[in-house]
Amino acid sequence: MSQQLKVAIMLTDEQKQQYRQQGYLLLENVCSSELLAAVKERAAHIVNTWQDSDSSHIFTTKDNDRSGNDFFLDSAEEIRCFFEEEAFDEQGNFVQDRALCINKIGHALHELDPVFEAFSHRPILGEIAQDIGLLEPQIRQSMYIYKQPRIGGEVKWHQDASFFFTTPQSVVTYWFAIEDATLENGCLWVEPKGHNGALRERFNRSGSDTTMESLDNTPWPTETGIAVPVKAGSLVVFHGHLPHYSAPNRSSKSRQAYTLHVTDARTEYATENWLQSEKLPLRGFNKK
Ligand SMILES: O=C(O)CCC(=O)C(=O)O
Repeated sequence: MSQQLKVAIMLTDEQKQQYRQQGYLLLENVCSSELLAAVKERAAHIVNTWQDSDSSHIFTTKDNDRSGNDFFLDSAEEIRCFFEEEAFDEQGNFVQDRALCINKIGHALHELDPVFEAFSHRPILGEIAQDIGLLEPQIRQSMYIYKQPRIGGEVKWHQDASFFFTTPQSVVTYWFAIEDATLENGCLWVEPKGHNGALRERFNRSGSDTTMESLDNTPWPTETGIAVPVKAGSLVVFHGHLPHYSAPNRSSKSRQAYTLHVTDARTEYATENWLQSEKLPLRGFNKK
C-alpha cells in the first residue's frame, strides 16, 4: 500500500506518562484520509463478497459463552463476518441492508488480507509499542468493527487481558477510529487508571467449550467511566487491564473501527486462551 502516515510519531515523555498513569493514550491524526478510505473500501469488499446469511453467525457480548460455537472458535486464524445481534427479524430476514447488518470482521485480517496486513504491520506502530514497553510485540488478533447504524450492539465492560492472558500481563489494544466516534454512535468508554485494578475474569477454552472464570468481584465502572469521542484517523492505545465499553448505536451513522490486540513475546501466552496461533505466522511490526 502506498499510503503512509502523515505524521511520524515518537511518543513524548508526557504521552508515555499518560499511558502509564491513565492506562490509555489518544493519538490524533495517525491515519491519513487516503489510508482510512483504503481500509474502509477493503472492509466493504470483504463484506460484499461474503456469501453467508446464517442467522446463528452473530456476535454479541451479552453472554460470553461461546461453547460449541465453531463459527466463532474457528475464526481465530480466518477472516469471517459476524452479524449484529439485531440483524434479523423474527422471520429470519435482514432488518436493513445486509451490508449494514455486519457486526465485525475477524480475526486474522492482519495476516490474511493484503490491505489490512500492510496497515497492521506499519513500523510506526512498532515504535509506539516500544515506547510503552511492549518490547517484542506479536499481533494476536485483528477486528474490523462496524457498530452499525440503528442496530450496532453494545460491547459490555471488559478487560482485554481476560481474552489474551499472559504471564506477566502484556496485552495492549490498538483501537483505530476509521470513522468519527461520538457519544451518539457508540464511542469507546474507558475507566482512567482502571488498569491498576485486578483482572476480574478470564475467558478459557478447552476444545469446543468456553468458560468465563471469575477472578475478582470488583464491580464494573458506573460513575468512573469516561467517554472517549474521537475523530476518524485517531488511535487509542490501551492497557490490557483497562476496563472499557461501548454503548449501542441507535444513531443513523456507523462507527467503524479497526483493532489489534498485541502481546509481548517475552511473556507466557496462556494455552487456555481461545485464540492460539497454529497455522499463521506470529509476528510484530515491520522495522523501518
Ligand atoms: O469497538 C468497540 O466498541 C469495542 C472494542 C473492544 O472492546 C476491543 O477491541 O477490545
